[in-house]
Amino acid sequence: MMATDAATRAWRIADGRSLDLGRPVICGILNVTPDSFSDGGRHLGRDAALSRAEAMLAEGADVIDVGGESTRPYNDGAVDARTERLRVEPIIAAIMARFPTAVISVDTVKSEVARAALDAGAAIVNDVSGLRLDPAMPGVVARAGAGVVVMHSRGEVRDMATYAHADYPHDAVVEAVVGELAERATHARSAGIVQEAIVLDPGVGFSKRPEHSVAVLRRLDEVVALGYPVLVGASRKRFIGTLTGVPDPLARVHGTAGAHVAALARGARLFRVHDVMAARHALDVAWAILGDERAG
Ligand code: HH2
Repeated sequence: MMATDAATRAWRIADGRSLDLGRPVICGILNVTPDSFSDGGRHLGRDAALSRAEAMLAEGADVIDVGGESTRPYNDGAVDARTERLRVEPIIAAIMARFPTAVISVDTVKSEVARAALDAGAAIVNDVSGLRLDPAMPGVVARAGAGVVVMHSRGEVRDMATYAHADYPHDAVVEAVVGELAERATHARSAGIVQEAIVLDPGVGFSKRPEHSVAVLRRLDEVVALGYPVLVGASRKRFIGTLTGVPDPLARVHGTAGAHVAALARGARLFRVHDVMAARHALDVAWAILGDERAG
């Protein structure tokens, strides 16, 4: 079942660049929301965002993932496109001015925000709706030649990180996630996004109870078998709190490292993380031992 497609060896992103997937790729999270549950808005503001980006690059981040809208459950701070754009655009422009070779992704479900971010220098669109919520999004990605993360979720932004849509008949969560991701990938390609630009993400914690998140990570090879590189966003998430008994997201760094290494062994090649150095060290050591089984 292991995919050996050449398309999973590199990720095509905007401006004719590509990211080598011959080693674990780390996407450091830079939230520029005033309401992020995980950083309490501490990185709001241009200077703070720049120093956070600089620190993450120094710690070994390959990509900086800039987000201006929180997916926190039933978040009252849901933002319109203009507000979100005004949050992310100047930060992306500032990072590109200071670190011209940086690779930036924009975490948004809105095509207007994605377009502005790509114009400001972002090379990747990270859409947690899997291109479901804004019909103009695939066209924006295709025209820019950008990379795209197609993540599995259900529902709207306000409830996609809840259990409102976590119904999986006969507990067939893996079958559902694989089927729905395959459908989203087909949709992306029919809109003109090339295969080499697409990365799939099972959406840990999105419309999934902790046991669902564990199940999709355990059988992640079935997502990998769809033939696209796979990104996992397990960092500090609730299922890690459930497994470790650690209620404080900031204290879940060790549990997160366990999730990263397990996901790597099951075929994940990209990791969206808060604690870049911990992830870099854990994944580099695990990679030296596990190697790339798919390379044969
Ligand atoms: N998780 C969150 C946000 N964006 N993108 C991808 N591709 N995969 C994920 O798993 C994912 C994501 C939510 O995590 P967090 O950053 O901790 O929360 P917030 O962005 O709401 O602050």
